[in-house]
Amino acid sequence: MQFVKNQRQPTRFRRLLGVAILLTVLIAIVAPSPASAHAELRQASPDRNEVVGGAIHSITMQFFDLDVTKPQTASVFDPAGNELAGQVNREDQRLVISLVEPIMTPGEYLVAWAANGIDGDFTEETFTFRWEEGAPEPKGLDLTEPVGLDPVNYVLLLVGAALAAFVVHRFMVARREIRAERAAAAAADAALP
Ligand SMILES: [Cu+2]
Repeated sequence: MQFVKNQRQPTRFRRLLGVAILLTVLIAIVAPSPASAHAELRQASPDRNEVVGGAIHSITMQFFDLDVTKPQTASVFDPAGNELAGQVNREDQRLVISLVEPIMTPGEYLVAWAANGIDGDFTEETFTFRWEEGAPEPKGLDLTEPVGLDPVNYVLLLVGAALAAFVVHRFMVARREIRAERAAAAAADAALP
């Protein structure tokens, strides 16, 4: 009796502790983080590191969490580092640089953008793409509007919720077992002469 008690009690406690830690971590993962609302470039055409060909007349950037009431800027530089003449147009969460002359010179192009996010943060970033003769045309944007819960996030959320439910269940079971054991131990002690 004494052996069983000493052997099982710490194991149960450790399991309970482990479950509590796991639950805390899960909540931290599943809970939305409010700090992630600065302007974020989600997709561009030509996209980051994309190798493109054909006549490129514009560069389109799709953002999340852009503050549309504030100014945003974007510019593109040719392989020699000269800014290309163009005009930046805004369409809700998009910035479009319309070029006066289409891109026709091989090499690396740098796109620089600066945007105000809905959380008040100002973000400045750059990315590059390459233009090569005979390379395919830009893939274009397949992401058209800000989606808070895309299918992947939705599945992750469901899995997280199921795990959390399981963990809560384990937590309750473990707690009940510890209580039962303590009660049994107390009863056993009381029964001793
Ligand atoms: Cu921010």
